[in-house]
Amino acid sequence: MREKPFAYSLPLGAGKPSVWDNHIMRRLSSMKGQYLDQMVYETMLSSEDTLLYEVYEIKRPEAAGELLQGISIIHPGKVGDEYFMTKGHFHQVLDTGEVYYCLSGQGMIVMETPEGEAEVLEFRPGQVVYVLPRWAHRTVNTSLADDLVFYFAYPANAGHDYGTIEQKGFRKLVVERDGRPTVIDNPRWKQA
Ligand code: PAN
Ligand code: ZN
Repeated sequence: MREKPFAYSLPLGAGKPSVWDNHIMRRLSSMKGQYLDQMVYETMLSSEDTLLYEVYEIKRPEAAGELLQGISIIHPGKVGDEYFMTKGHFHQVLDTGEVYYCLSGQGMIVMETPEGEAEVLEFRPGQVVYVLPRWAHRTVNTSLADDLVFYFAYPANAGHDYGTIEQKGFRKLVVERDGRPTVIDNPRWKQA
């Protein structure tokens, strides 16, 4: 791990950072139960375990005060009417926020609190979204042609709680309606 201040570059546009330590690849099989149209999901999965998104992480010690950074690349596509998206999570240390900066593509960030507030913000190149502490977050690629590429930075001790979203889903979904990304209430959202 780097022990002196360091610099690196993020291409403005699609591409990887100039340095990274971890390359995470998430495929369709890791999204079980997350897409509304489960029949389409199963049919797609039986023919190919498609790569949905990739994360390039720059490792830091999981200590308070450290910031974990990297970029995520969500590829274009849909499962039924829903766009390719990240799993989404709460931070395990709930009181930790996150900065997202869009480098390329177009998308939306779906967020909610444990108390039930929900917010969906558009995400375009050059825009920053600040995810407040306590807010779960998922990123959706609303283009069917291009990758959505964004930079993130968050406290390295935050950890990830994926289980809550895996069980309940998000309250809001982004689906294609009349060729446009549209936010709807999740009909399968479950009360704890
Ligand atoms: C991001 C996400 C990344 C992938 O770095 O981890 O975009 O999304 P999932 O972790 O939901 O699969 C972040 O929010 N980190 O905390
Ligand atoms: Zn996060």
